Amino acid sequence: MVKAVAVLGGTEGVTGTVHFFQEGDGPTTVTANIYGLKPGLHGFHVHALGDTTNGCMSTGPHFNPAGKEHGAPEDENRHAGDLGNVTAGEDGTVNFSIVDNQIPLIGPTAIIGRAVVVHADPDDLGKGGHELSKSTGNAGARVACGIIGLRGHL
Ligand SMILES: [Cu+2]
Ligand SMILES: [Zn+2]
Repeated sequence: MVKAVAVLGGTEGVTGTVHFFQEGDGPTTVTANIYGLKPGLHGFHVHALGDTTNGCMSTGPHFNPAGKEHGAPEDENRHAGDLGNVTAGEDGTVNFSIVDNQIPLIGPTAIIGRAVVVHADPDDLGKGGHELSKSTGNAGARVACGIIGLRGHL
């Protein structure tokens, strides 16, 4: 079992923790607890770079090792980093989980050292007809992010 974690932060008061688990060559389970969001849908992605020297802006585009278009997690044509949306309740908290095959924790397309980003707006999953739909899902500002690092066996 390989485990990883990202601690979310940013300039908007949004905090949280994202955990990743992978058993062998199997899919990766992602669980997220996020606080301080506006109620509703928020785009949630793995971005290519684990660089926060300029805050969440320097984490690069969506992680896309296969050179595809932006989409939904269940789409064939999607960025590996496309994890869809998280839903914040009326109190601004998120309890989210997803099991995904395109974000391994080991191997050449591993996401360790990259970043998780939470956005201000809903991800339209590539279907919004906006000029940004096929690249970012038009999900708006990056309100929180965290670098994905290996986690120990405690
Ligand atoms: Cu994003
Ligand atoms: Zn994408």
